Amino acid sequence: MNKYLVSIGIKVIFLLIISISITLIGCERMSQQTGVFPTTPEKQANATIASSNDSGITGEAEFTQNDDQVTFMIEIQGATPGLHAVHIHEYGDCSAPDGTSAGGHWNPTGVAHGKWGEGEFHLGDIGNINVGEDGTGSISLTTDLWEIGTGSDIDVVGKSIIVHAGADDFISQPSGAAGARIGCGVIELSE
Ligand SMILES: [Cu+2]
Ligand SMILES: [Zn+2]
Repeated sequence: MNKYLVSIGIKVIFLLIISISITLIGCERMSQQTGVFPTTPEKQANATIASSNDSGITGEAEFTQNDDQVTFMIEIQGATPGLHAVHIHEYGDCSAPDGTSAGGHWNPTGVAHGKWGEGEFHLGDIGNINVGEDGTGSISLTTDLWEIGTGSDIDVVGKSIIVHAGADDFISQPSGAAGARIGCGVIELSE
């Protein structure tokens, strides 16, 4: 065989090996990327907020868990403009017209009331909803400090969401001096 043809042949084989390698590395990258998405279905819980103390407010709250991160969102309607505290309270019971059946702040870690993410705070200390002139407002939060439907101490299911007439000052004990309860909803596992 001609030396020139042999040399061309070697070059072609070499190029083929290179291009197959690149393709294989590309596929490996793609399969690693698809591995980023959770393999188990996400868990959800929700609470329908109904009026307490005849405030007339309504709302919806939702918890969604992806891996160890739980994202919370609440939207309320029919509230007075300004800041309204929202907390998770310890009992999933909204039967009392003034919302007191929901008990105190959910506090499974046994610490002081405070501002979320700063020093000590109850696991129920979500914060304040800023309600606009149209009477609607929302707040969201993502955390790895809660779980959904595990039955553990940090499981939000079976607790309640309480919306207050006033703002949480993040200082006053045991509940931030947020005033009367104007909305309540039991947190239930979504089907
Ligand atoms: Cu509260
Ligand atoms: Zn608190």
